[in-house]
Amino acid sequence: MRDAGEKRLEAAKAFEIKGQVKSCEPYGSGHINNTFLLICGEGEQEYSYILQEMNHEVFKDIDGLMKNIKGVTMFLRHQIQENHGDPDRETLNLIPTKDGKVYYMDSLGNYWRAYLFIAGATCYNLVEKPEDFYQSGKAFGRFQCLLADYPADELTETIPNFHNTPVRFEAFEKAVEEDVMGRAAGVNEEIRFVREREKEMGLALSLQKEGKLPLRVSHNDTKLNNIMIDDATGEALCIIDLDTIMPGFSIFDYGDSIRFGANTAEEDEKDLSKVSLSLPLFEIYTKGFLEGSAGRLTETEIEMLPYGAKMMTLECGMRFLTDYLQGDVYFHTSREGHNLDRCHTQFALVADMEKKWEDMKRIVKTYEGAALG
Ligand code: ADP
Ligand code: GN1
Ligand code: MG
Repeated sequence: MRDAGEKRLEAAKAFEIKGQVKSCEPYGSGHINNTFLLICGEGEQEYSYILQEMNHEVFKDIDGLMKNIKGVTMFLRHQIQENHGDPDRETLNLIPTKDGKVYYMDSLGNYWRAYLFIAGATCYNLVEKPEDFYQSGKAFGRFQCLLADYPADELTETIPNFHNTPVRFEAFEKAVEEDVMGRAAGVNEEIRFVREREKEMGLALSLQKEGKLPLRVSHNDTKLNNIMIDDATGEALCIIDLDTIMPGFSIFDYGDSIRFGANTAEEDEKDLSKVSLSLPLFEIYTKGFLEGSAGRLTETEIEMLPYGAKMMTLECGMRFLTDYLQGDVYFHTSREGHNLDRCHTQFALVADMEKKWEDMKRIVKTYEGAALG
């Protein structure tokens, strides 16, 4: 058996890296892929890359996924160049393999990719400065505009029904029924919390069927630690984690950012008294997102933003609970009950949003005028 280090080394050497591998260590706090900071070089000269072992249990069609990422990053690169930006820092840049491919399959059948490492920028798990959150709202709003002209029919749906909340609910009910770990009896209250809100879950899809909510090319995983903030300028620099780019709803891109970034606690906080929806953060992100989307959103989309926030939080909590019931097979966990702790923060946040619902609607209304131009 080879150890993990040797496996990484084999993968690193498959890419067009400069010089010799100096180190390759786990990096970041993503829940899905295995990410490593790869440092290479010759003598004093060093070059840094991100090396990722993709999660092919989660992403079944790696070929389609990598075609999406290549297409989208080339498209963004072109736009950044036209705007005289820095294409090596403002979008992800794939490093090809030595035989010119966009990913590498190792001798054990694992899939790898490499990116230029973006230095001098940070991904945050908690908002430290409200300005960062405003910047990230603007960037995710603008991201949808930039991709508005991207040929959506060329995109592979990397995870079918990714934000189809009713389908997620069915999966949750199946997990409760099968109860493979014998954990359901211990989470009766959490199960009830989900079931009480079932009726609300289909609203976005109904609006879409009625032609009121458009499908857009969206990111679908817009949490704060999927955006890099420039350490020097404080501006949002680069949107990362492009695995789930596919047609989706703008309200869910907005909502997932609120779920993660407007929470006063981290996603896996054990002390639930720390969890709440910060209305000032909600407001500042809303302002940024609506400014960034530059008049592209329809009235219904804007009106539905609070719903997007609530639904992404409920859906995410339900997904953590499902994974807990299934034995923690999807999200990376690093302690006993980790998924259940995450579920608790999400449900506490949903409950707090319900209390602050009228305020959320009022705040969105305040910025509606500016957004519609
Ligand atoms: P996951 O899907 O597991 O969340 P991500 O693609 O988000 O994986 O990467 C995990 C972490 O690695 C990010 O949160 C970020 O800290 C870091 N990261 C990813 N790509 C880069 C990059 N090109 N430059 C610098 N850091 C990166
Ligand atoms: C996962 O990959 P990462 O860590 O950015 C998940 C999201 C969840 C998020 C919860 C492909 O995001 O959908 O909202 O965890 N990504 C996938 O933190 O399932
Ligand atoms: Mg990520």
